[in-house]
Amino acid sequence: MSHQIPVTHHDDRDDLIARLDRGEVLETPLTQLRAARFTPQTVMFVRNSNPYPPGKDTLAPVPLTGTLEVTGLVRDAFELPLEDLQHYPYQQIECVIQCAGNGRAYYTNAGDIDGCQWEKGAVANGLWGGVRVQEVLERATPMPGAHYLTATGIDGRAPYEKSIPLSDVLEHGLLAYTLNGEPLGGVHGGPVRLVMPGFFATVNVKWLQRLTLTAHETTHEAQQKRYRVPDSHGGTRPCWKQPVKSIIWSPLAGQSVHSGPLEVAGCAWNDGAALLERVDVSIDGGLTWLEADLDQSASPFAWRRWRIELQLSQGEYTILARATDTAGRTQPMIADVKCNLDGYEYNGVDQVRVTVIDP
Ligand SMILES: Nc1nc2c(c(=O)[nH]1)N[C@H]1C(S)=C(S)[C@@H](COP(=O)(O)O)O[C@H]1N2
Ligand SMILES: [Mo]
Repeated sequence: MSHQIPVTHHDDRDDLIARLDRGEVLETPLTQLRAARFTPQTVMFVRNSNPYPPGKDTLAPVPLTGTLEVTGLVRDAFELPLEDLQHYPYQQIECVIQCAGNGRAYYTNAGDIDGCQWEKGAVANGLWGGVRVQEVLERATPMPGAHYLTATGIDGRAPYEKSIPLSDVLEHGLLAYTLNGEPLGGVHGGPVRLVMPGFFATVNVKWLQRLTLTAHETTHEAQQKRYRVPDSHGGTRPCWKQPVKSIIWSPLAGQSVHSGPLEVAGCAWNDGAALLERVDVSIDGGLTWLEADLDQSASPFAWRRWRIELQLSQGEYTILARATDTAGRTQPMIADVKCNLDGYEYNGVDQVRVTVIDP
């Protein structure tokens, strides 16, 4: 069993579903996920490994005070006063943020996994604003041996640290201090958090204090012991880029609906490295598929909404949804999902059972 830390009840978060784990873990209901293009901070899922840093357990904006240390394999290490971030160019990027454990409850070995039983709602689509990491690293002048950026956040009881390939950070990494055009609240990592579009949220280090350029990944347990899945050489690899995934957010599981036209809808995303090509829906266990209408999106890292109208007569149905991208990557059928010991990176074809009744 996980070591339990008492949950802080902050603000008015009654809408969220509390899940048991060692830190605060709150899941967003699908009715909230589907309600807005940008998931509001008030209903965005929360996931902490440790207690909150003092005073950061609310959604109140955190002023840009304190410093960010830039160090390691750089020619010119320096400390950046956070208020100086406002002198750098401000950039916004729309992207999905998803816990690597999202969907863990759907693994067939879920009951044996020590980790919170997330269903579909450990994910959000946000408009993050701040300064590109590259702008700040340029000033430090990285040295040739630097292959990773190691980001350190200071939580209430311990540091939290993650390493990311430096080339990815230079391309898309953001030092975010706004979310959806508002100052970033303490709960979601304010004053400043790292945001890596396309990557799992585990690398989006909150309460950021230090950026270290390193030759190797950090030895911190959040890098070496957790957030890893088996690789193809008998070892493990970090949960970095998100595999293609779709979820059905309407109808809801177990819902009863009237016969006739039924709108099935949801969203889909991937790591942003290729465009999403299609989302297909099946009501015959995957024998035949119908292509849903897929919205455009402003950013390759955002989720895209999709919908399709089905004509259903009375009966019980299992609706399946499967996304595919232009790189040919798709979601495995549930029977083909490979389990992993810690239940990370679930991306099985989503399924929702509904009962159709005559009015
Ligand atoms: N400092 C710090 N950053 C962190 C974590 C943490 O425990 N401490 N958890 C990570 C994980 S596993 C997830 S899923 C996201 C959750 O971000 P949120 O609480 O803003 O939704 O933060 C990531 N960044
Ligand atoms: Mo996570």
